[in-house]
Amino acid sequence: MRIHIHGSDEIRSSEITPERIYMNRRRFVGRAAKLAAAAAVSPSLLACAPSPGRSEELSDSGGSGEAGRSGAPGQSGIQERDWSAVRSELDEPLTRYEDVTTYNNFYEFGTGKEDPAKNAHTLRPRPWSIAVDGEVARPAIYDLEDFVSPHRLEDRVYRLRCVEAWSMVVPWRGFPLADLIRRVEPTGKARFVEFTTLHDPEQMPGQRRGVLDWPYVEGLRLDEAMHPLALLATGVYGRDLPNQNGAPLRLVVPWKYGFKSIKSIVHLRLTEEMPATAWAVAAPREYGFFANVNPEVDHPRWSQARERRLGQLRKRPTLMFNGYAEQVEQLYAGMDLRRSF
Ligand SMILES: Nc1nc2c(c(=O)[nH]1)N[C@H]1C(S)=C(S)[C@@H](COP(=O)(O)O)O[C@H]1N2
Ligand SMILES: [Mo]
Repeated sequence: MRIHIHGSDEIRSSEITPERIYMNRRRFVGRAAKLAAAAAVSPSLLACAPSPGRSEELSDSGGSGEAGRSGAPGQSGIQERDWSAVRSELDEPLTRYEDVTTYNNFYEFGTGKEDPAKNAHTLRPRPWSIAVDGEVARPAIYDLEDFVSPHRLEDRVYRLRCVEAWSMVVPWRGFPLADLIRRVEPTGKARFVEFTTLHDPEQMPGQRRGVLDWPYVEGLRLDEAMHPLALLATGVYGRDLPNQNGAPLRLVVPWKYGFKSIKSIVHLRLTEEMPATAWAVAAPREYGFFANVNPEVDHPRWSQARERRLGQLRKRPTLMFNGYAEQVEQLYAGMDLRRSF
């Protein structure tokens, strides 16, 4: 079998912060200032009034020495956005924009962490259409703009915990998945939501290799999908998603391992049956449908008790449900979290 097992060689190399991140830092700061200035005049940013004076908070790097410095102080845009106003109240520094956008998992563009940023320029995120069908009263095919425009975009800072034991803190921009689901009116039979990534080897050359059974598919139980923390993201750091982060539309489910947060979505289907999801099909012993972050249930080949936050050297304990237990644990009441991993 030619299955590339998730994380097989990433763990060791991810113990240390890549030198490149430090090497590129100075160059990035100059570029970020320009980007931030550009972002300040974009209409989508104006919709979420930035509040000056919070940058101190973001600059408090909490020992990381990295986060919160991805934009130049005094520029509106990345740095001065009032990220603290988001729903999730994380008292943690943000992972730098450069790390969020150059250290990625997106196997459609290669299996190395730096491959997506290098290769994803072949993806054309506009025009883009998204089909919503299955057990819904209002199936439809939307242009991206029509899909997104009825919703008010909000910025939310979430932890992202990859199953490979690294993590980030990311300010996403998007809208609750629940709002989209309500809009299409699920029938009484709907129990799950299946999500599918674009399948086009011309745009996604990694799909020419049998790493996974393409296209990438993910799924949630309907009640998980309706949870207010589940987000359909169109942006990060107040700007449109870069291709490598799943442009133009991706899922973000912060209490689950990162592989649930499927990128570059073209199809949502409401179903009666549990969807066959890409990683659970590829390696069912290692990846379950639920994939809730759980420090007590180890991956068969490594511990999930601790994680490395990008930009920080010391490992930290992994939190139950990635720190969102209070909000989501009732979804799993009575479930055996060891069996239903
Ligand atoms: N279509 C698709 N979606 C995907 C992946 C992928 O390979 N293909 N990788 C997943 C994994 S393993 C993680 S950790 C996150 C990473 O998101 P990021 O690169 O924006 O940090 O995307 C997830 N979504
Ligand atoms: Mo991941």
